Amino acid sequence: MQERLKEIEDRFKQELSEVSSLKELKDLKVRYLGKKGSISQLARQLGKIPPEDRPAMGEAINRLKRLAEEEIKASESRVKEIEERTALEREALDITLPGRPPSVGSLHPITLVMEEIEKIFVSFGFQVAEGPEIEVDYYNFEALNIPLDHPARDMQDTFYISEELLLRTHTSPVQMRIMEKYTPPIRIIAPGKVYRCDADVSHTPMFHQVEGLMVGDDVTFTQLKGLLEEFARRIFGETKVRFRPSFFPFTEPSAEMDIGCVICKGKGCRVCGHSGWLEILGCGMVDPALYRYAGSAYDPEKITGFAFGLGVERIAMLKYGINDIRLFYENDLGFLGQFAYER
Ligand code: 2NL
Repeated sequence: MQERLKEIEDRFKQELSEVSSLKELKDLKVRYLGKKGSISQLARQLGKIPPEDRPAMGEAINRLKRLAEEEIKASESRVKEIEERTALEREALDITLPGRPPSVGSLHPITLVMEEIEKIFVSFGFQVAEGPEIEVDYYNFEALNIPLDHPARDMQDTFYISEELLLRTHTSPVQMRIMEKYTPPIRIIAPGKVYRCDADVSHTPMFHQVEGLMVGDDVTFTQLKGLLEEFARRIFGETKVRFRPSFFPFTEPSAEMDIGCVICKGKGCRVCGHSGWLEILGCGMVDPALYRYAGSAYDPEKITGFAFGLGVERIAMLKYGINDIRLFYENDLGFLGQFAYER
């Protein structure tokens, strides 16, 4: 029996040193100290040995039992540590792996050009005004001196929502609303979406316009020319400009401004129709007839004003060398991604 005890003790120490998880430790405890465990079984055999040997043997078994209990208890923290370390190793992340770069996208070329135009006029002291895209006939046509029989009012050209409501065909109504609300002097631009019933290489049913309006004492055509010439140079770089007489229902006199062709530098090409010039905007002195709609603060005997309007898509096409306006609205990421994110 003495030998058996020694054997159990050695085997216990060996097995305990190999334990590497709390589960194994618990199983080990059951195998040695449980009801049917080796130490308990040994204690039950005490009756089979001579009575005079029993006290010493009982003492030895109890000592082994306490030793086993203490050593198991002492191993717990060691085994816990092993378990934590292996769990950490298993769940480890390779933080040296480079991340996937997030796709930040880019601004739409029309947004870029629109913001560039806004910045230039803001630097000239203009304020940015906005208004509804769904308009009433009064602000879109009537108050702008556009006669009832004008082709722009035709169903063929304008998206009507009802007898009275329509999608604005220019941003001029924004400026009429501002004149109605504020007294002169005013200096505003109205950028935004406009709608016309039209679709081909140079027309989309929705496009963007920036219009400008300055009204006050002694506002002159000369100021208008100087302002627009400086605008053209800031957008296109050093360039010649020229003004040609034109006609709009809301300005008198009216003019169109050309710049030297950005494609052929004035030599003549398909884009400029071999003239060497590109039309980039329309402008003029506000027709005094409009002030009747603006309110009593706008006395045509006392104040004057100028206005202008330009198509943003056209400017963007000339600036970036794009030959089909529809490219702006096909949402081809290869096309859209070419325009740098810059503000
Ligand atoms: C063009 C020409 C123009 C205006 C727009 C305007 C607005 C008010 C009063 C007078 Cl409220 N005029 N706008 C004036 C001249 C030309 O646009 O070719 N746009 C693309």
